[in-house]
Amino acid sequence: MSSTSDYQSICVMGLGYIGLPTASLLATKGFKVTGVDVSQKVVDTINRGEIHIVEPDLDILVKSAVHSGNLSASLEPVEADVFIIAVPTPFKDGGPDHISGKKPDLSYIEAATKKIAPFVKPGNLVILESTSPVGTTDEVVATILKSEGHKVGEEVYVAHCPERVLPGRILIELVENDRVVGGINEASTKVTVNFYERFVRGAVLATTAKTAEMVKLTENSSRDVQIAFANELSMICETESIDTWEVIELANRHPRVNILQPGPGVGGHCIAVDPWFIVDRSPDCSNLIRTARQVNDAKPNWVVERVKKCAGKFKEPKIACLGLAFKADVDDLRESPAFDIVKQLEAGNVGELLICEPNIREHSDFPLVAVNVAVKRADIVVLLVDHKEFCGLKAIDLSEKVVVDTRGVLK
Ligand code: SAJ
Repeated sequence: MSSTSDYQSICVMGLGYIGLPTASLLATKGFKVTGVDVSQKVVDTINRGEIHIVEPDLDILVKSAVHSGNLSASLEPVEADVFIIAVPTPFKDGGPDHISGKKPDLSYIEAATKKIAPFVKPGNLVILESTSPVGTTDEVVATILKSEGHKVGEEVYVAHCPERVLPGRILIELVENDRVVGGINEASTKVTVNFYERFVRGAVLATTAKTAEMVKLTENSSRDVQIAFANELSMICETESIDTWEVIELANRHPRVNILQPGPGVGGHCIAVDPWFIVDRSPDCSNLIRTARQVNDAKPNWVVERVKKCAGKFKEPKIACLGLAFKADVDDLRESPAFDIVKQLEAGNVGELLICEPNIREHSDFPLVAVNVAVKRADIVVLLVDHKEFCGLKAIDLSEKVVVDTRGVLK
C-alpha cells in the first residue's frame, strides 16, 4: 500500500460524463486506473479505446489512456488506493411531491459504496464526486463503510469533492477549475486536498463535507434562479412585442447588471435537478429556489403554445424542430426541454415534424432529418438548441418561413 501522499491506483465508480473524463485524465497523469460501470457495452467500448458520449477531445484522451495500459474498464471494482464515486443522483420515480417538489434517489451512491466496501483497506481514500443532498457523504457513504467494518475517519478517509465541470469544456475545467474538498473529518479533508493538488491546476479549497455539498447545490441553484429571471423576462417581452435579447444586451451594458440568456427551458442532469435537493431538505425556506424551478419547467409548455399558434395559420403545417439536446453542441438529451417540446408537438399532432439533431446519428422515437432538408421543406422553423450547425443558417433560407427562435440566434 502506498502512503496517503503517494496514492497510485484509482478505482472510479461510474463511467459517465464525469467518471470517464476523470478516469482517463488520471490515467494520462500516470495513475493506474480501473473504471467501473454497470453496463457491459460501456465497459467493452472503453476497453477498445472508444467512447460512448460526445465531449470535445475525450476520444483522444480515452484512446491514449487505454493504449498506455493505465486505464481499463470493468464491471467489478478492484483494490485501489483511492475510490472515486461518480454515479448519477437522479429523482425518485413517482413524480413531484406536492410539498417539496422532487425527491433525490441516492440508490446509485448506496450501491456503489456497498460494491467497493469489500475492496477498501486501511489507508484508502473514498471520494464522493456525485452532486448530493447535504449530509450524503456522512449519512450514506461513511455510514455504509462503517457498517461494513471500516474504521472511517481513522483508517479509511472519506470526503466530498463535487464535480464542477461544464459539459462541452470538461477536459479543460477538470484541470483548471478550483475544487472544493470537504472531508468527514480533518484528516480526510487533508488527504483529499493532497490528492487533488496532484492533478488540478486550480486552487483546492478545504472545508467540511456538508459545506462542500451545499456549495455545489448553491452553484447550480444560483444559475437556475438567474436563468429563470431571463426566461420570465422573455415571456413578458413577448406580450409587449419587444425583442428580449436586445433588452438583455442593453441592460447588461449597466456595470452591475449581468442577465443570463432565455431559452426553451433549463435542461441537463444538473441545473434542472440539483435545486430540488435543497428544496427537499428545506421546503419552508426555499420559496425562491422552488419558484425558479417552476418558471424554468413551465417554459417548454409556453414554447409549445407559441408553435401551436403559428401552426394554426397553415392547413398542413410542416415544422422543422432544430435540436433535441439540452444545450448547444452536446449529444445529451437528459432532461432536455427541446426534447420535451418535440414530444409535446408530436403528441398534439400539431403538424408534420422535421426533427434535426446533428449530434446523434439516430433516435428510437423519431426519424432525424438533415438541417438543410428540414429548413427547406418547413413552413415553421423552431430553433430549440443553439448548435453551431444551426447558428450559421442564413436569413435567405428563412425568409419565407415563420421562425420561432427560442435562443435568439437567428437574427
Ligand atoms: N441555459 C440557459 N440560459 C443560459 C445558460 C444556460 O437557458 O444563459 C440552459 C442551457 O441551455 C441548459 C441549462 O441551462 O439547458 C444548463 O446548462 P448550463 O450550461 O448552464 O449548465 P450544465 O448543466 O451543462 O452544467 C452545470 C454547470 N454549473 C454551473 O455553471 C453553475 C457546471 O459547472 C456543473 O459542473 C454542472 O452543472 C453539474 O454537473 O452540476
